[in-house]
Amino acid sequence: LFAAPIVADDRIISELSSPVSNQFWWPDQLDLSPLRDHEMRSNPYGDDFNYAEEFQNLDIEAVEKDVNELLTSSKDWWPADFGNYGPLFIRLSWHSAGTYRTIDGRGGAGGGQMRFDPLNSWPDNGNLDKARRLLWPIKQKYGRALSWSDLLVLAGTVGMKNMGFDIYGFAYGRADDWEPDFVYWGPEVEMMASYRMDKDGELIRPLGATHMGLIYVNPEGPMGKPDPMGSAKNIRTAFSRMAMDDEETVALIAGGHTFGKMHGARKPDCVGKEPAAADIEKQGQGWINTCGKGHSEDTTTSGIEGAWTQTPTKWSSLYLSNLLNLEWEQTKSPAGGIVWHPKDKSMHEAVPDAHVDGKRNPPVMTTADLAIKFDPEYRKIAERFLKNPDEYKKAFGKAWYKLTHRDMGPKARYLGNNIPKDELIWQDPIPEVDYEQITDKDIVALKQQVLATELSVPQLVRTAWAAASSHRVTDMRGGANGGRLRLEPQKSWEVNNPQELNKVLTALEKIQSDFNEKAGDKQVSMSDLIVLAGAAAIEKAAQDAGHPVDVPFEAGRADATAAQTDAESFALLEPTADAFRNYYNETTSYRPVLEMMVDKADQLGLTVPEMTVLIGGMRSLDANANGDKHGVLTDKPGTLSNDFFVNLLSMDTKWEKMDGNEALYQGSDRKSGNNKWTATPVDLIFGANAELRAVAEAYASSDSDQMFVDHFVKAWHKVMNLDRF
Ligand code: HEB
Repeated sequence: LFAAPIVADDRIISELSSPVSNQFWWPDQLDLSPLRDHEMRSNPYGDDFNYAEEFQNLDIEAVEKDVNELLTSSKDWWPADFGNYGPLFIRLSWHSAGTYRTIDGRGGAGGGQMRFDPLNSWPDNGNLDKARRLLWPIKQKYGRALSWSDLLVLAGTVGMKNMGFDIYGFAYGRADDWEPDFVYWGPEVEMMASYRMDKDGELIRPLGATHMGLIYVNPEGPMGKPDPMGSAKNIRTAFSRMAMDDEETVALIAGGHTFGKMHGARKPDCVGKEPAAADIEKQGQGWINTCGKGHSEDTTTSGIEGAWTQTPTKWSSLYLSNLLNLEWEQTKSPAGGIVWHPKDKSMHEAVPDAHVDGKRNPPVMTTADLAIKFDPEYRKIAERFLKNPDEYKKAFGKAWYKLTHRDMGPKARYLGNNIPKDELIWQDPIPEVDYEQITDKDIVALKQQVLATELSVPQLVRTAWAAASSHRVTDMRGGANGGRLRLEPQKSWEVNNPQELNKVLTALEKIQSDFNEKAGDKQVSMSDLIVLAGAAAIEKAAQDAGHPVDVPFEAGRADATAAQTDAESFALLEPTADAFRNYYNETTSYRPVLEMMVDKADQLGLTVPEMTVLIGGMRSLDANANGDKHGVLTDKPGTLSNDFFVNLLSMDTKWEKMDGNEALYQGSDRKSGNNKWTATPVDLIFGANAELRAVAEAYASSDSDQMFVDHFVKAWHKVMNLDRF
């Protein structure tokens, strides 16, 4: 009956000597762990820790003075190149922000994720552990009033100032995480080597980096091949997935490599294991170098050696003039990395050594740097920047600001004393509310007017959900606030059923204009009215099911204009799957349908019970995207009941794959054989997956009617308010 014991290999033995996840045994089982990370219990400061409040106690000037002093206080255990840690810290800030990717909003500087593996140990982050240890005394001094994530970005920015660059601005406000984010960083088979292109040769979505373990691209060229044009292609893909256009890309690479140097003085086998694999007595330090001094002129990080400019600790246009005006030939660093030196031998003593007095070196370029020279579009921009130093400076300053603030969401979340007044389109600006808010009495009256229209409960629920659920907590973009559901591209998204949406919005606009005409200084915004209409519909649906409930509502949202909306960048928020509305586009989704369900719930910051109760409730509310009936397991569609769970878990129904459509299921009465329901995988998983079934059972139990309604309303309210900061 049972298989004979087999000799397990070492991996199996070591895996089995500690608890393993169910995915170890059943790799295809749905993994719910993304909905359980960032548990408050991991945070030593506790449940009610509020970074924005603690930050009010921070002496900003003192912090920035301390960082500035640290830059030129070289420490013997890791001496500063050229006597200034500025360049190292710029690389630290860039790598901490540069994981940001637009497709799912994950990565970025927020959370201080670089403190945790895998990022902590990625090859590309080599020796940045030293940079963080240099900053530790400052973090320690200011404690909870200064987050690591703010400090990691601040360090490079102060570094630039110190080296003569006028920064564009800086905002604090990134709260720390206490555990690694659950992020799909790519097919993690082997660092730097796993292939990650789709069948058309494009980087698979939603990834941002062309190589595992790298922030962006391989400096030596695609898969290590010294091919500048191939590198340009990778750079364009990777940087556009970071929300950067060609001009911003050139500004960032050129501006960044104006500072500092690369490290490849010794052979790679001098370098020890990355932090996650290092011995305990190394105390979290990785890449310990056992050759020569192990630091300074013996440092090996990327394995490429040399500085790009003659003045690596001073802002200048020398990167551009070197790149464009010199001819470059391929050679190898002492570590064996591919690097390019000027053909002109007279340049070979142009750069001072970072540590050895009197020693001179050639300036260098990587294959990725040469991409800027050989790609015609990049080159045009580089030439313009070289001619116009002020334009170059402005472009770099603004691109750096965007890079380091891109994942913070709207300006309302920024803290500090150096926040530029300008409204930048990538901040998805929302106008300030300069009118009087509606009162409780108005709310009651408006709800009545909404319910008096011919709009149905499902239509109102879908519309409010469409507005609010566009938010993603990964980069704080989207949401009901701003009323962008009225605007392109959102109003035309397939999942939003544009024709129906238009009808709903037209009816709500009529209510809005009638109200605003009569109300004098008082006004209701469309974004508020959309959410309020959803609340009215849910109250009616709960009442109709015999469980009256109040859906809380807070006014104060404002409506943005089309001019304040970057349509192209908003297009990235389009859901290719929304399990809550039972919607899945197989062609555009980047993961299978059930993983997309967990992904969406994670982007809405939901727990497993919240996801479950919302999906069950939205089915009974009949709120599927295109109005189809899959998963609407109730004979009273449009009311708020736990029927979805009761009927799903009942043994009276037999489920089978639908004839002719493998993606759907048919449920029939076990006795009569009559067809009763249809469903998608997203519906059936709540009966099939043991953990989800356990939660579904709680909501299906006879003592849970009221709990179901209360939990649904609470989770609904949470989603409606995700973007209220
Ligand atoms: Fe970089 C450094 C690559 C972009 C900034 N860079 C570096 C290096 C390399 C690279 C390899 C060396 C490292 C060592 O240490 O060894 N990058 C790269 C690439 C890219 C980049 C590939 C894409 C294309 N960067 C960048 C950016 C920035 C930067 C964007 C900013 C903005 N870097 C930098 C700096 C440095 C570097 C600052 C120096 C550091 C030191 O000095 O330490």
